Amino acid sequence: MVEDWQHFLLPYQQAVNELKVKLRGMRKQYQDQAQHSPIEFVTGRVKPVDSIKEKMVRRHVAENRLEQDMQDIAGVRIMCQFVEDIYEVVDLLRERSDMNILEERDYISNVKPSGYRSYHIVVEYPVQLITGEKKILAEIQIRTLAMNFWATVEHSLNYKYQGEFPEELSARLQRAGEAAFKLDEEMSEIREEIQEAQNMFSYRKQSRWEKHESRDQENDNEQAGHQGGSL
Ligand code: 0O2
Ligand code: 0O2
Repeated sequence: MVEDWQHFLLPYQQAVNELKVKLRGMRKQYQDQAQHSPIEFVTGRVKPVDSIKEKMVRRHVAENRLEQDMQDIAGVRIMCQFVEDIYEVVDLLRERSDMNILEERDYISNVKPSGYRSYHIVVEYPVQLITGEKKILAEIQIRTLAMNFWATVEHSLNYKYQGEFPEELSARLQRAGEAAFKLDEEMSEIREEIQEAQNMFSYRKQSRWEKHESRDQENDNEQAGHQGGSL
């Protein structure tokens, strides 16, 4: 019996927080080098206790097997602009020494019957606790913005229909999934042009910021001069 859920979930919260910081840090590094970042944004959550309990029943997971058998108690999501970025992120994760990939599920090549697309990676991630190191399972979902839009909408409809979609709605969702993927494919076709425009934009933004900074610096110097003169 998990007596104290807050205590049980604490290392999972730590894993989610650390992973978010690290993955957001990767984006910062690309920006710092004025390069296109394959990571657009990162979110994460610890699965709510009610959802854990519901999934335990649905998947026949015993409480004493939770740590090994429920892979998404710690969940992190990486959103990308382009499908190509997803595979770049996967390569980056494979190279990391601070996590160990246990499983990969490619629901982009193998789209789910619902129309769901995403790349899932299950990692073993060590968190440092005051009692020592603990290895936590975490699920990293990597998807494009279009895939995320579809999954978010479908997920909320799932709440309403408890997975029992009317046939017509189910067919529409599948078509919408295909349309979202078509959008991804179209965007991939003009990826280089988009990235060039984004680099130009971030370069302009950067140089505007630098100009602003140097103007502020000049003003500061001037004011310091005035103050010095009036003393
Ligand atoms: P619901 O019911 O899903 O809407 P911060 O780090 O401060 O920027 P914070 O508050 O930690 O932000 O949240 P973050 O990182 O923006 O993400 C929280 C939301 O992302 C969750 O909403 C989930 O919807 C979603 N999410 C992120 N990663 C996962 C994942 O791996 N699996 C699932 N199922 N959802 C994910 P809530 O709050 O849980 O509510
Ligand atoms: P949440 O927190 O509500 O998102 P299982 O997790 O047992 O259902 P499996 O094979 O262990 O299945 O994992 P899988 O299918 O690789 O990943 C499950 C998670 O992927 C789900 O978490 C969803 O976040 C997402 N997902 C999978 N299929 C769909 C789908 O058809 N539509 C949407 N919107 N999301 C999907 P949970 O368990 O639903 O939890």
